Amino acid sequence: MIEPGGSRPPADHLIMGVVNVTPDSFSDGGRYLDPEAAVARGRELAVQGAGVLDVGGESTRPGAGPVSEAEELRRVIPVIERLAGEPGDFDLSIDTMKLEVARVALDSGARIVNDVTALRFDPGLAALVAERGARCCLMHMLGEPRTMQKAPSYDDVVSEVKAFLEQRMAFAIAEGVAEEKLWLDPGIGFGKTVEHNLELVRRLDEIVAIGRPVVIGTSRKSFLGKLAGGRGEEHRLPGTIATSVLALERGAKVFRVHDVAEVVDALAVASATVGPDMGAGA
Ligand code: HH2
Repeated sequence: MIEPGGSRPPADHLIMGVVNVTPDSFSDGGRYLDPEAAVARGRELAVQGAGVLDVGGESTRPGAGPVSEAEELRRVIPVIERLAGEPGDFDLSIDTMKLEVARVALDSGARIVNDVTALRFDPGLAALVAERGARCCLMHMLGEPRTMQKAPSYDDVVSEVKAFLEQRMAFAIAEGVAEEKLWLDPGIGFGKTVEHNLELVRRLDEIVAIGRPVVIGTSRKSFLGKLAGGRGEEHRLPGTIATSVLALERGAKVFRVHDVAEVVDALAVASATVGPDMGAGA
């Protein structure tokens, strides 16, 4: 890992550092299951430039089974409570699809709900987000984690993802969520082939055109391994950087990554090269 502090994220862009408090996440499962280790990891990512720490207690990797509400609460809440008391310029995000987990996380200091089901798993979550004035990330997923990688198929992946996000955005707004609180995410790797993922990054400007900040999460995902001769999770940083830079150029505002220091440097250089006129802020 490179030393932190070399650069800061480009203005109006945010790095969302991943803090997985799980035994089975695809790239870092088991490493931060101990709350002490998870808090230390969060602190480290904040120092490296993460403006959001995304705390999750349920893996959504392909094939993952569900985790009980009690277990998810037991994993994430102590970590959120501790990180909420830390100094630093970051917000906490809870990566969950469960209403009760989101509620306790918001009570404990989280400000953002990151729901990979875009408020479909528990539609009541929308009212909670509205009532608390929280930010909410709506992500596209085809099917569910257990089965999503079994021959996913689209006529036109980008227009279908775009229509889905517009529809979920309309649902959230109808439930009282302020439009300016919404972030949109095409859900890289969630019910998508390698070619679907590439097309979503290539044509990300079409998702950006919806008009809300776009979150992109390519970090260490399997399509990067497949494109780089079968590299394992720990060796996919070059692919993470390549896709993040391309997404930046196409207008993404929030980058959900495991390797914060390296991606911050890459985006700082890329944004300086592209120039200051990269659209509205996150
Ligand atoms: N990807 C993962 C989890 N949550 N949330 C958003 N908004 N966008 C993403 O692309 C996204 C996400 C999967 O990555 P990770 O958390 O590292 O793995 P796991 O689900 O196995 O814990």
